[in-house]
Order: sequence, then C-alpha cells, then structure tokens
Amino acid sequence: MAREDFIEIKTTCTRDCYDSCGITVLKNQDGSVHRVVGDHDHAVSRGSLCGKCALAYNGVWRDPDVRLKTPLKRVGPKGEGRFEPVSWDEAFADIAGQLNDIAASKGADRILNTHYTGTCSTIAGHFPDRFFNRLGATEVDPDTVCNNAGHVGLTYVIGNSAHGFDPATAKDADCILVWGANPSASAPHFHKHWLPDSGAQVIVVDPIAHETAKDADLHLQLNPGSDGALAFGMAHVALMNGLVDHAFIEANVVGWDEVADAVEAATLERTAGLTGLAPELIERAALAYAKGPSLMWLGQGMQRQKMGGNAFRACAMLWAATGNAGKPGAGISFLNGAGARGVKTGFVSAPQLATSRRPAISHMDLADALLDAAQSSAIICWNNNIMASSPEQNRLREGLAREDLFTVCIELFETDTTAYADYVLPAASFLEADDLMFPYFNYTVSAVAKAIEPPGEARPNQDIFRGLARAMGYNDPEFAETDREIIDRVLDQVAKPLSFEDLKQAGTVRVYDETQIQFADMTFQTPSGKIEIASARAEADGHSRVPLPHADGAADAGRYRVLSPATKWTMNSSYANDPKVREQMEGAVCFIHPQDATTDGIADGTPIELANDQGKLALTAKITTDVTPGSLLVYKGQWPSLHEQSSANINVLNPGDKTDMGESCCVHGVEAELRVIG
Ligand SMILES: Nc1nc2c(c(=O)[nH]1)N[C@H]1C(S)=C(S)[C@@H](COP(=O)(O)OP(=O)(O)OC[C@H]3O[C@@H](n4cnc5c(=O)[nH]c(N)nc54)[C@H](O)[C@@H]3O)O[C@H]1N2
Ligand SMILES: Nc1nc2c(c(=O)[nH]1)N[C@H]1C(S)=C(S)[C@@H](COP(=O)(O)OP(=O)(O)OC[C@H]3O[C@@H](n4cnc5c(=O)[nH]c(N)nc54)[C@H](O)[C@@H]3O)O[C@H]1N2
Ligand code: SF4
Ligand SMILES: [Mo]
Repeated sequence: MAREDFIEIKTTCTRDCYDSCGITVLKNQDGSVHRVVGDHDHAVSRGSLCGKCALAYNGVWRDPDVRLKTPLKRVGPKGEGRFEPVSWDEAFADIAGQLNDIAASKGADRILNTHYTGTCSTIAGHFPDRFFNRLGATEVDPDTVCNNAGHVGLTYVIGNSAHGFDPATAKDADCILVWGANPSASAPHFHKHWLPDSGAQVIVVDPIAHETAKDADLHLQLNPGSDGALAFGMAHVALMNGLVDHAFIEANVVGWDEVADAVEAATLERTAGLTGLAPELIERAALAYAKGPSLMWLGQGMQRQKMGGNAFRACAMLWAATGNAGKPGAGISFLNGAGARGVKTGFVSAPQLATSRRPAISHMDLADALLDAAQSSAIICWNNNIMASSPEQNRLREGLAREDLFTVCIELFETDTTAYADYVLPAASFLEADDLMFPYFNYTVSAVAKAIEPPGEARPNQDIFRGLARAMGYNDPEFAETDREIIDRVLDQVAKPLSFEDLKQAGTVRVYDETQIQFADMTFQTPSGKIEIASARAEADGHSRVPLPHADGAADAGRYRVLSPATKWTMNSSYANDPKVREQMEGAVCFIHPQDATTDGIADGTPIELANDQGKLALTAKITTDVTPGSLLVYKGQWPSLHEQSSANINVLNPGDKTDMGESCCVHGVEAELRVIG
C-alpha cells in the first residue's frame, strides 16, 4: 500500500531522551496499526526513530501478549511473580484500604513513592504527584538516581540548572564542547544531524571513545573523575593566552579572584598528570573553547562520580572565565525544563495538596529504608523499574521480599520489580492517551496524541491515580481536573497562540520564532544576581566555597573502575525484554583495555566475573581501546532475570554511594575486582 492509503496520526516519543522524536502512527483504514515510524516533518529526527524505539514500538510496546492488561493480585510468594487477575474496583478498594490503614496507624511517611521517567510527558509524568502530595507519602527523590549532583552544583553557580542554551544557536558557535554526554546513544539525532550541521568544531570529554567521540574533531579521553582538574587546566591555558574575559568577569562574576591562584597553578603538566591526557591535546581544546563563541553541553553521565557536583561547578567556572555567555553561539546547558520556554507546569503536581513538607529520601537510601520496617510499610512504584535501575540490587531484593511490605507497581510489563508486588496495575503507554511533551533540549512543545487504544483494561497513570484518590475518599477538585483542562492550562502559557488541535496537526512547535540568547540580560537567579564561582550558599551547605581542581585517584590495587552508561539499544532498562532488541544487544559484556587484558590473561570472549562487597556479576570480556586502562565498561539496562547465570545486572555491584552534592548516585564511580571464571 502507498503511504497515502494509511491514516496518519502524529505524536511524540516521551521517553527520557534529548531528542523527543516526532512519531507517525500509520493506521490501516480498519483502524488497526500498520507501523509506528518517524515523522518526516520533525526537525530533530527528520523521519527516523532510533533503532531501539523503531523495534520496540513495533514490538513489545504494542504486543498484547506481553503488555499487562488487567490489574493483578499476588497469589504466590514475593518474587515469584504469580498473580491472578482482579477487577479495577477490587484492586482500588483493597489498595486504598491498606494505604489508609497504614497512614492512620503508622503515618503516611511509611509509604514510599518511587517514580521516574517511564514517560516524561506532562500529565502521565506528573499528575500522579497530586496523589502523593495529598497522601503525604515519602518521596524517593527521583533525580537522586540520575542527575541531582549536577542540578545542585550548577545551581550554586548560575542559579537555575534547568535553563540551558537554545540549541538553535549552534549555527553561530565555533566550538561545541560535549562534556560527559554520549549523544550517539542518548541523543542519537542530535548526534547525527545537529552536531555536524552546526559547522562547529566538536570537542568531546569522555573516558569512553563512543561514536560521538570518534566523530569529534578532538576527543579528550580523560581518566574518569578527573573533570575538575581538566576544567582548571583549560582555564589555565585560557589565562596564559589572554583568553580569560576580565571585562565579563568584572561585570558578571563573583569569586574569580578566589580561584585565580588555583587556575594559575593548574599547569599543563600538572593537569596532564591528573587527567591522563596529553598536554598538547588539553591546550588545543582549551584554546578552541576559550576563543569561542562556544557551547558547553554538560552531560548527565559526567556528574555521576564522587565529586560530580564539584565537576559541574569547575566546568561552569571555565565557562564564566572565558565569557562564553550572553551572545549568539555561546552558552552552557545541562537540560531545559518547561520554564526555559516560559511555561510553568508545577501546577500539574498540585503541591498545595501537601499539608506539610513532604518527607523525602535519596534513591541511595532506598534499600536501607526497605529493610527497615520502622521506615517503610508500603511502596508504590510507577514509571520506574527499581530492581533494574537502582543501586544495592541484592539488598533491594531482600527489602522488596519482606512479607510485611505492601507493594504496588504500575507498569506496562511484568518486570523484575513487579515480581515482588502485591498488586500490579496495568498502565497505558504514551501511544494510548493525549498529553503534552516539553523536550529537555530543544525549546519546543510537542503533542502526545492518543493513537491507539490501550490493551485490555490498561489506563493512563493519571486515570489510575484519579481512581485511587476516589477510593481513598479524596474529594479535592484537583483530582477532578480533566486531561484536556490541564493541556489547555499549559498551552495557554505558550508564547504563541496554540490550541491542542493545532499542536496535534504540527506535532512539534518551536515556542519562539527567534533564536534565543541564553542570559541575554545577564541576570542570574543566585543570591548576588551574578555568576557565583564563589558561593556562600555552597559553603553554608557544607561544601567548598569555590570549585576545586579535583581528580579521583586510580582505583585501589586489584580493582577497576566500572562505568555503566547508556547503550543505544535500551532506554534505561526499557526494551531489554524485546526479542528483536535483544538480538541487537551484545549481551552481558565487559569492555576492557588491552593493557589490562594482557595483565590478567584475558582475550575476547573470556568469561569473567566482577565482584565487590555488594555482589558479583558474570560477564564476557571484550578487548578495546575505547576504554582507558584501569576502567571497565558494562552497559546499564539489562533485566536481572534475563541474566541466566547471575540473575543480576550491573547495579548488583553499585553500593549506592552518594555524590558530593544532592545525595545523588555516583554510579560511574563503582569499583570492583575482576577474575577469570570457567
Ligand atoms: N539510548 C539511551 N538513551 C538514553 C538513556 C538510555 O538508557 N539509553 N537514558 C536516558 C537518561 S535517563 C539519561 S539521564 C541520559 C543520560 O545520557 P548521558 O548524559 O549521555 O549519560 P550517560 O550515558 O550515563 O553517560 C554519558 C557519558 O558520560 C561518561 N562518563 C562517565 N564517567 C565520566 C567522568 O568521570 N567524566 C566524564 N567527562 N565523562 C564520564 C560515560 O563514559 C558516557 O559516555 O540519557 C537518556 N537517553
Ligand atoms: N548502573 C547504572 N544504573 C543506572 C544508570 C546508569 O547510568 N548506570 N542510570 C540511572 C538513570 S540516569 C536513571 S534516569 C534511572 C532510570 O531508571 P528507570 O526509571 O527504572 O528507567 P526504566 O528502566 O526505563 O524504567 C521505566 C519503567 O517505566 C515503565 N513505563 C513506561 N511508560 C510508562 C507509563 O506510561 N506508565 C507507567 N506506570 N510505567 C511506564 C517502563 O516499562 C519501565 O519499566 O536508572 C539509573 N540507573
Ligand atoms: S528514545 Fe529518543 S531517539 Fe529514540 S525515538 Fe524516542 S526520542 Fe527518538
Ligand atoms: Mo536519567
């Protein structure tokens, strides 16, 4: 059939991804789906989806045999995953009864709420917060498993970590510095189109030679955790070459004088020693960046190290010192919230429903909390697969196995986490309900349009929590607000007139016609209103007043540093249950530098085991110079239950150590011993 014979529905991928691709659902005239493909009109993805979504959206994501279709109630022991179907009414009544009992007898703070970005859409991602605000449950702070160190570190310096540069300004940039992000996996279309089309010199700072690093003009393959030292070393080169912008500093920066000595001391020789990089490479990168105009993209991977908050402050120091701000082609970005587009979506969470300050813990403390009956009587997990993604996998499993813990999971699939649930409630996917999406890179807004019916009795998150609220006896008007009312309230704030109908026609709309200049007015939401290299607020929070030229040392003798970033074949743990995706994945592989392999007598295919105090994991060795000596690479995202030998993934080795700031995860700081097995 020709394309015009299909009914086309435009929607948007709502996964946790910089790209937020436009999607076209091609439907047959009888209403059945022919295929889910990329939207040709979408400026970022230009008609293609990434490999993983192209497979999964035509695979497990729409497979009624794999998707959850009815509410399920546990009949077997915890962990076995044996359930019987029950009606929504029965599930809601029992769950509400148990939660009300716990709240009344022990306190609602004994109910833990874990959630993250299964869908990043506005309503399905945030409406459920209304329920937890009203309940007063303990929030397992979502960003602590991902990027909170970066948020905290950057906020000290520039006041707002969720308002980065407008990517449209790349055409004016001479240099783009990608620092600790891997666009080739985590932003595949920005990797494919935006970076090369910018015409800018691309510099990548990353311990792994991923595809974007290989395509870059310069790749600084530094030792993991040495970013603070590198930022100071680059600032040193700028200083020695007259490229520190003193006029800019005078007008807009607080505290340069407090780091100037450390910058002067960060010689090329010293920086090379700390980072493992060649001095000439540091110099070339520093000169290109400092001359500018330059964009600095701070990746989420980079801040997942022990001193990740400090690393962000050090990078922001380099950015400020070189005056790469307030002009076309210049800026710094971690990510962009809806606020970067002048839109406030906070009301979707209805914070006013919380009668007192909500208790919160870090994901790093989740296993502790679950192993302590005085801290937890129930857990509700939605948009999040904690058994695959959170640290301390063995202890987490033990906690979830507690017979006296009441567990509810809201999911599309049966996962390693749902296996421990008392109730599993079937969620509708983003293809199955109307919603909105604010991409976290581009300054755009996108329609999420209901393209197909949910399988069986599955419902969108917001409907599940509306139903639960009703069963709990909550009569607040916030639970009666409809999806369409929320969509209209959000779109009313967009700078140009935009109805949901218009948006659905277009798919994605740029919020501003003109390219935006970040910090054009040079005001910053810091206490001084300026860029704060020295921060009294950081000091009051117990940190150094200024960023430090820090580098982690090498791992202890006999141990390796294990990096576990994103693979291009899964979205966190999502899609690892899709057979076609699994065919593409290399399986449980550990990448190791030839130098280390020789020492340990390892060849391609050698079965090995990584182990530390937390646990152990069997893997197959693969030799490559893509990693640095002393570091190993094991991708995140495998499903523990699908690993036949170990029933675990890389998080079985993750002790859940906290970063210097934000109680956040330093998963790229994990260390383990390696031994040959078999
Ligand atoms: N395909 C795919 N895309 C994804 C995801 C996925 O799982 N798969 N996950 C999504 C999510 S939730 C997020 S948060 C983003 C994350 O996307 P990214 O920001 O790209 O983060 P990571 O993949 O964790 O790591 C990025 C890079 O950081 C590097 N890194 C590790 N330690 C250090 C260090 O000490 N210094 C420096 N400079 N670099 C270091 C790693 O080698 C890696 O190449 O991606 C999103 N997109
Ligand atoms: N070792 C290691 N571990 C990591 C990381 C790492 O780099 N290394 N990265 C960390 C990072 S950055 C993050 S963000 C976390 C992410 O960790 P998770 O939040 O666990 O991410 P996913 O594995 O994608 O799980 C999301 C779940 O939501 C479900 N889902 C999708 N759409 C919906 C929906 O509409 N409704 C509901 N109810 N469910 C839905 C999916 O089926 C999936 O099981 O993992 C962290 N874990
Ligand atoms: S995960 Fe990212 S690259 Fe893949 S389809 Fe979704 S938005 Fe596009
Ligand atoms: Mo993340």
